[in-house]
Amino acid sequence: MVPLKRRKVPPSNGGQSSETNPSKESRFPQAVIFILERRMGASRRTFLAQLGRSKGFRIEDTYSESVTYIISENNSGDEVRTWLGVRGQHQSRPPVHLLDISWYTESMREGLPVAILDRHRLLEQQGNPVEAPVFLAASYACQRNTPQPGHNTLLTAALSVLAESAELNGDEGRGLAFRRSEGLLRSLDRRVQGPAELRGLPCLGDHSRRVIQDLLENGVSSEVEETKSSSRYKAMKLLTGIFGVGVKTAKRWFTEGICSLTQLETSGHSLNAAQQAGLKYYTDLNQPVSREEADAVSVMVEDVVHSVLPGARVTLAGGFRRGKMSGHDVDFLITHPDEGKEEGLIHKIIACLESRGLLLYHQTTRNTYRESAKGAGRPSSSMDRFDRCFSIFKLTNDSNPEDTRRAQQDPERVRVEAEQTGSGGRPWRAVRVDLVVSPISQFAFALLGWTGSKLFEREMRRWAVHERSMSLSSHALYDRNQERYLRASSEEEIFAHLGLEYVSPVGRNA
Ligand code: 8GT
Ligand code: MN
Repeated sequence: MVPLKRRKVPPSNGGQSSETNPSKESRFPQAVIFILERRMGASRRTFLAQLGRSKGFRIEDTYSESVTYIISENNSGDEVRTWLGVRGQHQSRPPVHLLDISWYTESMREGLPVAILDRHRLLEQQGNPVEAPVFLAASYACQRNTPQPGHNTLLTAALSVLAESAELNGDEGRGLAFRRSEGLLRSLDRRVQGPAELRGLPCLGDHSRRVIQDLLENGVSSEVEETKSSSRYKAMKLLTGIFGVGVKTAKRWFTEGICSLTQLETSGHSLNAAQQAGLKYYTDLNQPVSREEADAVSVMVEDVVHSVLPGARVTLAGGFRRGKMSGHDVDFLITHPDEGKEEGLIHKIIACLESRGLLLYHQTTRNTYRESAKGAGRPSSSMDRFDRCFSIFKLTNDSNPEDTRRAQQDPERVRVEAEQTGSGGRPWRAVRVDLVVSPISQFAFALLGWTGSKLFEREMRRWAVHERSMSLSSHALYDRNQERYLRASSEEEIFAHLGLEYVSPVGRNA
């Protein structure tokens, strides 16, 4: 195991340890407690220590041989031992217990040191060589590096089906639980061999563990197979696969017996403009967008943006920025270094795209985001308030640089090929494109928010609220304790404000 960096823990009460200056007489002298800051953060540690002292516990600011209880959050026993240099037991000193934060919070609740149960003890491999090595992972996805596709694609694909099925049933909580399990498994740095290796991992509920066990033991999970072949799942997937159709609408149609596109077309339902376009380009829009196609769209968007506003910046966001090789759409973030120049830009971009015949469909939404004095209420809203355009682009084969080169060399062959292989025999295909315009002052937040993954974003917001008392959105970061917005001009600064180690886009595939 890689030894963790030793870090000096600064005393938080002006340099005097509680040993020399006990704020209160300790009610439980046998319990000398040290709370580890790593993965917990300074403010939470300070809060927990103050709580303990107020209840008469003896809490040490620094680790020493007199400590009998070490409390840690999201670290394994091995990590804690290595980091603090805790050795095995000695006759000459009282035993030291390596305990999970749950022991501490239960003790706080009871007002006394509760009995130590097995579930309170941190996992340790040392001295137990027969057991399989366990994986270690932090509990929030934003604390982990998650590459694409990961080393456990059999497991993550199965959990993704169950997550999707729950989401299609409108069961958000269940969907999120499976997504968390999926994200955790994708972050592991090697293939899981057996369920025992997963013992100490956070985020894995009983249900996910059962599915994983099935897959590891039998190579398949009957639940996943049944889900995939169920008529409900298949119909809901097909219907929500239509651009403009959400879970609610699909559910209503499904209960009316609509299970196919033909049934929908002949049902007499009136479809809105987005849904009509979704149906018209169904096959194209359900064919993954390749990296090359995303690059070709980037060239088109950059050209149009620069022609309507020189100096504007175009950044590819979404899954492609995370290094994915394909996606369901292409996401762009557009800004200008002079704040205010971006106002009204979305309409100019659309007009230019239209004049060049590149748009098959578009719908814009208006920016209404304003910082408010009350702050905290604003950024917690999950919907963005940027100028945004949901669109369908017409990507001609000659927009692809490779095709252009070939066309110049052998135009006749390319024409024949396009007629034979192009979508529906045409030399172009429909591609979903999202354009988002952000003022430069919000750009770092917008970029972070629009890079994803959805789970990574969600976990970052959860971390902000629960671990830092802050609210994060794609517009801003608000510190509820200081009652002010924290500025940032880069993603790195946002991670730093949140007390998180920086995770690069390719590691955000949770
Ligand atoms: P993909 O390959 O399927 O396209 O995968 P993706 O690029 O990761 O997903 P996406 O659905 O295209 O969304 C890209 C990012 O934009 C995600 O992180 C998603 O959370 C974010 N996103 C939206 N809509 C909104 C929104 O209204 N507000 C914010 N903040 N983020 C949004 O898709
Ligand atoms: Mn995307």
